[in-house]
Amino acid sequence: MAFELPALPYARDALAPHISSNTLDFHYGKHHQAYVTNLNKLLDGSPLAKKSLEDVILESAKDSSKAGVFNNAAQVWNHTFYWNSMKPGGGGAPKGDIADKIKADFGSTEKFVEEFKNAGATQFGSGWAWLVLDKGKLAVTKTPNADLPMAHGQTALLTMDVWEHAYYLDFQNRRPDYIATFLDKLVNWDFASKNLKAAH
Ligand code: MN3
Repeated sequence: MAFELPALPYARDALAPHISSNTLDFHYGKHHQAYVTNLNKLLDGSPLAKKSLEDVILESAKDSSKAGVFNNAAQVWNHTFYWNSMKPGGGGAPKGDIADKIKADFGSTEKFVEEFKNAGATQFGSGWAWLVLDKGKLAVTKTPNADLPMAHGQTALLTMDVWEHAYYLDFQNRRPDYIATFLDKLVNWDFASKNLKAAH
């Protein structure tokens, strides 16, 4: 069975005015869809086509002749994870178990915010900033292009897309403003908490 574009967890205009429906029309409707379409074309007739998306990612990550499969499969996964890392009315301070763990592992929420902003701002070119669980401890990481935590034995809790297509229509070249808006207005701490619980 072919891979399919998962439904967005909210309407295309639900993140406005921070991220516009115009951005989601392109980013979800065109870019994310294109990764799904390309992946299905690349896997046509391959035994990998019958595996889960996660297995396709992990198997192609180990084989440099499958870079095209890895890039498209990982981008399908990354974007689905990114849509869920945001919600209308999100943003602000973390709550509950994840808030306690952030304080324990980073020292303070402010320190986490500083590290996450720095990861997003300093990812040269295209890539992703992440909150991950790495050997039981929270960490902020960044990955280039389609690369993702599961290829490094880490569990993703949250992600922010810093490819230009994620913010250029709304913020032009102001990546730091997009990052600040992601944290202040959009980040979905319930999703991060759910991922932390599932990892324990
Ligand atoms: Mn993207």
